[in-house]
Amino acid sequence: MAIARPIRLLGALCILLVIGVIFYVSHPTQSLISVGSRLQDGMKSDPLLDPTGEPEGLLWRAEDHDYSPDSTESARINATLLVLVRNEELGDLVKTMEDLERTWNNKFNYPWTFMNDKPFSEEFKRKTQAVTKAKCHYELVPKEHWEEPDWIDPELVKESNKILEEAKIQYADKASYHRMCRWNSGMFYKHPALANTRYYWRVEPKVQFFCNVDYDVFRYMQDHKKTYGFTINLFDAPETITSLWPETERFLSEHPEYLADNNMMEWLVDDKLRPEHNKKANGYSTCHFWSNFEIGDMEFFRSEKYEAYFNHLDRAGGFFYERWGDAPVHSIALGLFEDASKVHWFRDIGYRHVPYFNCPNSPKCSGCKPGKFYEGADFLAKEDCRPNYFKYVGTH
Ligand SMILES: Nc1nc2c(ncn2[C@@H]2O[C@H](COP(=O)(O)OP(=O)(O)OP(=O)(O)O)[C@@H](O)[C@H]2O)c(=O)[nH]1
Ligand SMILES: [Mg+2]
Repeated sequence: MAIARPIRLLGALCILLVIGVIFYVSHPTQSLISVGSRLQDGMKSDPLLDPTGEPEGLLWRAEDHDYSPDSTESARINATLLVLVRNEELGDLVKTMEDLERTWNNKFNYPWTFMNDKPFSEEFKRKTQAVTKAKCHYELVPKEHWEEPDWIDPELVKESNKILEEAKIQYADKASYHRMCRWNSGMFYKHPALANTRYYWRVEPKVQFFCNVDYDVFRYMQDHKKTYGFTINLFDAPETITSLWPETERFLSEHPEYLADNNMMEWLVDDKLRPEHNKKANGYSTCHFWSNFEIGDMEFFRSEKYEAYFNHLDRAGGFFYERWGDAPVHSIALGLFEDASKVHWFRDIGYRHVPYFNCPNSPKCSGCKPGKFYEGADFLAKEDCRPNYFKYVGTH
């Protein structure tokens, strides 16, 4: 029996619709692309879309303990909010401080420490102190921590930076950017003003905080034996770090004893999610903790193994001849030398550094969209390295 043409067309349409629905249901991650992140392998759905609460375990709260700003018996531990910043960034910094004070520090009153390679202006001191009840410290970075070490060849820096510039590497020609990256890699924790401080929370001007955090995060780090906390996990531009992994391998072959048993090597060397990145970075996935946010234990950075690693890298010169960032350097060191259980994803801290977010689904948050990972051009979705991190390390 012949079936009329319109009926045949309708039938075909129905079949297509059913296939579409089956595909959608069996590929839930695809639907998340519109939210902003590219999830696969290790992630069936973005954990930030699940209701997000506080971390498990004992948490210290301002209602239960003395966190008043001037108390000599305070429950605060040995920690500071740490900001490397220029006088010119005062306006942006004040907004960021207001965010963090509103969401967290007005309850706990941890001191702020500001660092600068130039002296802070009186206006800077006055306007930052006005944002917080906590103590503020203003410190000058010593020249010998900031400037190029004497084994760096200025001519070679000029030549190699020219090549990076031609490859359109952002900030390649800015000496201050290279210095800042080296300082954050291997110098900040050596500042004499931090000699008696153990934990730091790194803050930058222009970043935003969206969620109320009602426990002492430093105490959390200490009580739960965490070394390092992050919010955002990204791929890096491989052109900026072509010899970082080969130098790291050289270092490891000299010091195999530094490799932690429960390390994060697979996350560091993955070549499946972005094979080209791994190839250009000579064996490194380029995945890293985005270090404009970090909550860390400086004992890790002050350890013999980190110091030896930093000195090896510093001698190799890549902070100046290439554009090694402190983010891949910290991340590789943590991934190799630290037990994976000591790194913590602060999924509950809503955070933004343009163009990326960490935005959890929680009634404690406002001003960001849960699960939104980036803002801007769609190619940014590819920069999300959380699928690898969750696959190889976990979601803790
Ligand atoms: N005192 C001082 N601070 C600096 C200097 N360069 C950078 N910083 C600070 O170091 C931090 C990182 O610098 P950014 O310029 O934000 O680097 P970035 O985050 O890689 O770049 P953006 O994506 O443009 O934000 C910020 O807190 C800056 O204020 C410098 O030459 N002197
Ligand atoms: Mg920045």
